[in-house]
Amino acid sequence: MKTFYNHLHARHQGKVEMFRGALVPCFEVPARVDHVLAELTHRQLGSVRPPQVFDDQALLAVHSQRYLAFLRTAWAQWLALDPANADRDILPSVWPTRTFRTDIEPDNFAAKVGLYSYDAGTPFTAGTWVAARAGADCALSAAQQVLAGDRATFALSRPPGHHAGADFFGGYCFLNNAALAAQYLCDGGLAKVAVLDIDYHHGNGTQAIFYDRPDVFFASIHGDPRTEYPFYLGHADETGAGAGEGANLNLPLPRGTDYRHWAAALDTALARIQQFGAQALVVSLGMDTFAGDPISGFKLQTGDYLRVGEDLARAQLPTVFVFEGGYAVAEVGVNAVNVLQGFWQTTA
Ligand code: OKP
Ligand code: ZN
Repeated sequence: MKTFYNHLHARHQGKVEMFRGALVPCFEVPARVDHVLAELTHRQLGSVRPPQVFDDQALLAVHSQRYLAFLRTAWAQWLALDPANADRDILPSVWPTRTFRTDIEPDNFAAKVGLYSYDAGTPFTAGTWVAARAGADCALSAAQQVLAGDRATFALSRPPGHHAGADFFGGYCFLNNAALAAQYLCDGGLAKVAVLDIDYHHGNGTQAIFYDRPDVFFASIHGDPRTEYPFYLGHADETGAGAGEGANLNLPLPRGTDYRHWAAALDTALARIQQFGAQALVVSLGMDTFAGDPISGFKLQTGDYLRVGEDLARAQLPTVFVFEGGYAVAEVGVNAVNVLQGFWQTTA
């Protein structure tokens, strides 16, 4: 299995995020991906390579022009405000909620940051654009290899992507890597593609990007948004809109859910993906369903992830794995590679 590794991931390194009125150290740290890479190398599960560099056209298939222009220039704008900002990350603090206009991009920088974001937990740093851009290349490269006939590929990158929408960042995410991979598969000629999001948190960005699309099925298994982040999307009654009606499936589960109950939801999701007639699968591979995750509430164990990989392989679809969350840093490598190994052993 080819792994496309984002060698620039550590250029994105947030200092703090807002939590209960205080700035606390970021959970989304470079060591997460280092551990996955080390475990992949240790188990010799395929080859690790840098991504091909894609041009911005591939990004514009998912993200808006003005959002990409903002991300590309945000750090320079931040420094122009005050050179001393070089030591501080950008954190949003004001947002256009209901009744406000979002069609006019304000000149004020803080107002721009708020226009293109939805939480105060997602610092934008000096290297965020470079890291996220290379991560998109990893996802696109992984999709390209699957189009070329690979059984499965892995995009190993951070920051994650599934909370990022067409024109907003949040939930530690800036560019939606899974959506970019799915769109690339569509543009490469596949009529029906599925995205299966197994991160603990609902993939609100991915859902929103494909919500009215009949050609991309989005399924997500996640903590119930009534109590879990991102709170305002991910309910079971969200089934798609317009031509995309029926092509969205949310399976929210309560805090405390263990593998047995989680796996039943996975069966449901995979059955619906088969029914839809997907020709390829993109897996948003979040490892924060782990019992030891510091910010999540499910109870999956390290050994369970081998079964998860086996279950995914039984769908018998060409599969692009895209790394998302997972904050139990010491265990995230073993857990993620267990999924890949379970998948690969079942395939072979
Ligand atoms: C990103 B991904 C923790 C607050 C949680 C946002 C969580 C984003 C998760 N103090 N803040 O889906 O793993
Ligand atoms: Zn998550």
